[in-house]
Amino acid sequence: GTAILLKDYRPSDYVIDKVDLDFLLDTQETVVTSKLTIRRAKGVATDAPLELDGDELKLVSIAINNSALARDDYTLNDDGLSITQLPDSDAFTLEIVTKINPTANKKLMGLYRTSGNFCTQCEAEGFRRITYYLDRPDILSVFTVRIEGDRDTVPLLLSNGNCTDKGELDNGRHFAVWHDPHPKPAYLFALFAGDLGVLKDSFTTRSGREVSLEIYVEHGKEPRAAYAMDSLIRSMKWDEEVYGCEYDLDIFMIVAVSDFNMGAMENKGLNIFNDKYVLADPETATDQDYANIEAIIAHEYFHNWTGNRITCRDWFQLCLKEGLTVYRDHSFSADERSAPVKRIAEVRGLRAHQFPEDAGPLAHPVRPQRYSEINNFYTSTVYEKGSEVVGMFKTIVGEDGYKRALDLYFERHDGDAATIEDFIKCFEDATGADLKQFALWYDQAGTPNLAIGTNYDEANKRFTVNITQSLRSTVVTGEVAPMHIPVRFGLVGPEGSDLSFSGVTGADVTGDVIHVREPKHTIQFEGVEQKPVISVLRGFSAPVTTIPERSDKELAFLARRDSDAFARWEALSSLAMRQLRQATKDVQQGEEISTSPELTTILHEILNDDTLEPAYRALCLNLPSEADIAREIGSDIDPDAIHTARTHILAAISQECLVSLEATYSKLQPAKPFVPDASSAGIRALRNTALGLIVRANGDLELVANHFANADNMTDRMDALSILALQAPYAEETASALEAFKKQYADNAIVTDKWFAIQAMMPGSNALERVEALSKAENFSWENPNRVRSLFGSFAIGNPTGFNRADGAGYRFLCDATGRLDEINPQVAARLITAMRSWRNLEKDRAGHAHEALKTLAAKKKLSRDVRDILERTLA
Ligand code: B3K
Ligand code: ZN
Repeated sequence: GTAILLKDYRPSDYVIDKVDLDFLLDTQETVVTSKLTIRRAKGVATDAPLELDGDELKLVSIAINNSALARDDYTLNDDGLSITQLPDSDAFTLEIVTKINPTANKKLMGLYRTSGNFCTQCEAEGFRRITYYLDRPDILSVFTVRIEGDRDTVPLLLSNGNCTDKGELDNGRHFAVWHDPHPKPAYLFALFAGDLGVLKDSFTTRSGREVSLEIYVEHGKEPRAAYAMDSLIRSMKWDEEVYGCEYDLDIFMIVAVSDFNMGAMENKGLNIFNDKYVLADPETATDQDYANIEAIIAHEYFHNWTGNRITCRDWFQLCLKEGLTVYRDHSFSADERSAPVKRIAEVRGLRAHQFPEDAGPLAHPVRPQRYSEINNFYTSTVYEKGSEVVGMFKTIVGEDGYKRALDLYFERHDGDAATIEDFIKCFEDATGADLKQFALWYDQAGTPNLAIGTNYDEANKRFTVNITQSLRSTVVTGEVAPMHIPVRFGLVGPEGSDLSFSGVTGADVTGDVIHVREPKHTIQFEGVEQKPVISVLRGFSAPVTTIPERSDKELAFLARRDSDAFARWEALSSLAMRQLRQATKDVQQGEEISTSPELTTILHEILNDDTLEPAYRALCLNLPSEADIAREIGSDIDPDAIHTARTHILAAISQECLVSLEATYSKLQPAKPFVPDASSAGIRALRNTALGLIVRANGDLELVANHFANADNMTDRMDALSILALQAPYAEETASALEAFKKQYADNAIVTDKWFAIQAMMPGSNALERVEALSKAENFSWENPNRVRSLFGSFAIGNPTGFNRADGAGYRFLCDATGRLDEINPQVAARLITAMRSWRNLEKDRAGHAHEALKTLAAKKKLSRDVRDILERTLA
C-alpha cells in the first residue's frame, strides 16, 4: 500500500475556523449539512486546491459563499473531494450536503447504529465518513451542531459542549443544538441520538464551576453505572490535585453502547464507551472488570487535557496523548489501589503484549515514522511503551522536575496541536536536563537488552558492575544508537537492607538510578563493606530485558529479601521461569521433569506470610503463563510441551503446599456484603488462586463446583468456572457449570461474552471444534466486536495448545474468520490477525502451517487496507 511518512508532514493550506453541522437523522438516509468557515493560510496561492477527505459519502450539493458549484468546479474520487474553483478572497464559506446510511455502517466508524440508537466514532479518520472535511488533527475548529430526529425513537439528542437550544417540531420530530466553545479537531466530534436512561451526579471544580455529570445506559441499568460515576468523580478530583487540571465545560457526559470497536473514546464533553467498561454490579462484574472501569473512565477523562486541550499535530504523534494519558491513568490506579501490585500487573501486561510486538514483524517505534493505516497503530507500543517512556522522564528529572515540566507543557501548549519535540522541550526547559539521547526512545523500535555482570573485590571493598546494552530490532535498518536507560538499583546486603557506598565511577549515578548511556559501562562502587547482590530495574524503571548473571541462590535471596516489592516479585518469577524452561526441555527430551525444592519453599512462605498483601501473594502464586514461557523460550516453540511442563510443575508445587492452600482457602474471607475495593479484591484473588492450586493437587472438582454454586459475586463464580474449564475441560462438573452459567445470564451480553471467552480458552484436542461450533451458535454475532473478540480473540491469544494445534487447523480457522470479518469490520479483523504476528517463533511444522494460512488469506482479492497492512508486515 501507499505509506504516509512523518517527514512529509506539512501544514494545511486551508484552515477551518467554524463548523456548523446539521443532522436530519434517518436510519437509512441521514442528511448532513456542513457549513464551514474557511480561511486560506498565509502565503498560500489562490489556485491551491482545497482537498477534503471523504469516505462512503453520497454528495448532494456544494456551495461556496452561498452559490452552488458547477460539476466541473470540483473532482470527486474514492477518498475525497478536490475543489479547484475557489474565491480569491482569503476567507469564504463552504456548504456541503451529504447523505449517509447509518444502518449499513458495520465498520462502526463514522455515524452508525447500535441497539437501534445512533452513535459516532471518529478517531482516527471517521469524521470523513460523515461529511467532507479536512480530517486531520491539526485542524481545530469551533463546532455548533444541530440534530433533528423522531421524538419517540430518539428522545435523546447529544453532542459535544453545552446544549444551547432545543424544541419540538412538526411530524413528531424534535431538535437540539449543541455548541462547543473549545476549538477541536474533527476526531473529537461526537453525536449520540437514541433512547437511554441516565444516572446523574455533579462535581464542583476547585475554582467553583458546577459540572453536571451524566452517564447514559440502557433503561433499567442505571444503578449499574454507579461505580463508573464514582470513578469519574475520583478522577476529576485526582486530576485537579495531582496535575492541576480542571474540567472546562458545564456538563460531562458518558454514553455506554454495546457495539464499539475499542474500549472508549474521549470526545470532548461526550465520551462514548463500550458498555463493558461502564456497567458493573457484584452479580455481573469481576474485580478485574471494576479495575478496568476505574482505569478507563479515568483514562478518557484525563484526555480532556492530555489529548483534547492539547492535541496531536498529526497521527505520528499519537503517543503524545496516549502514552501520557496511560501514564496518568496508571498513576491514578496506583494511588487508588496498591502501587506495587498495580506495577506488577502493568509489567506483566507489557511483557505479554508489547514485548512480543516489539520483537516481531509488527514492531514500530513509539512514534512511528510511517503508516499505511493509522488504525493499526493504536498499539501497545504506542500506549504502554509510550507510558513507560513518560515514566522514565520522571525517573530522570525527578518528581519535582516532572511536575514543573508538565505545568509548563499545559501552560505553553494549551490549545495547540503539538508534537513529541514540544513535549521533550518542556522537560528540557523546565529542568535543564539534556534529553537528546533519551529522545531515541521515541524513534528506535525494539526492546533493548541489558547484560549485567558483577564482581566483589573483598580486599578493596569494591563492587564492580558491568552493564552492556544492545538492541536487536526487526525493523530498524542501519546503525542502532545506544539509548539512555535509567536503571533503578540497590546493592542488597546479606541482611536484606541496601548497602551504602562511598563513591562511584564509570557511570552517572544519581540517588538510586544508574544512567546507562554507553554501549558498555564498567561501574565501580567503592566502600561497599559486604558482598552485595545487585537488585536492578527496581520498579521496572525501563522497558528492557535483562540477562542478570545470577545464581538460583541469589534469585531466591532477592525473592525473599529485596526491599523493592517489584524486584522481589521479579526475582521469584525469574526463578520460576528457569524451572519452567528446564521442565519444558525435559518434556521435549522425554526425560523425567525435574523440580527444585527452593522455588516451592519460597512460594510456600509467601502463601503463609500474612504480612504481605493478599493481592501480592496471589500474583506470586500465579506462575508465569504458558504464553510467558513461550515468549521467554523465543524460538522453536512447542506449546504442547510447555503446557505439559507447566501443568506438572504446578501440580508438584501444589501437592507440597496442599495443607497451607486448604488453610488459606478456608480461613480467608472477604468482607460481606461485597465491596469492589482493592483489598477485598486481593483477598478474593488469593483465595481463588489457592482454590485453583488445590484442584491441581488433588483434583477435588466438587470443591470448585460448590464454590461456583455458592458464589455471591461474579469474581468467585468466574474464577471457579475458569478452574473447571481450564483444568478439567472434559469433566461433567464443567459441562453443567457452563450450562447453568449460560442459562442464568442469557440476557446479559457482557456476561455472555465471558461464557464465550472461557470456552474458547479450554484446552484439549477438540478445542477448535468447540470454537467452530460456538461461532455458529445462535447467540454468536459477527457484527458485535465484543462477541467476536470473546470468541476468536480468546481462542487465538488465550488457548496456546488449542489454537496452535499441530496440524495447523487453528491457523486456517483464524485466517478464515479474519477474511469473513474483514467484509464487515476491517478494524476489528486487522486487530484479530495480529495474534499470528509471532508465527516465525513456532517450531518449524507449525510455523509452516501458519505461514501457509497467512499467505492464503493474503491472496484473497478483496481485503481491507487494515488487514492488508497487517498481513504485508507479518509476512515481510
Ligand atoms: N483514543 C481512543 C482510541 C481510538 C482508536 C481508534 N482506532 C481511545 C483512547 O485511547 O482513549
Ligand atoms: Zn487514550
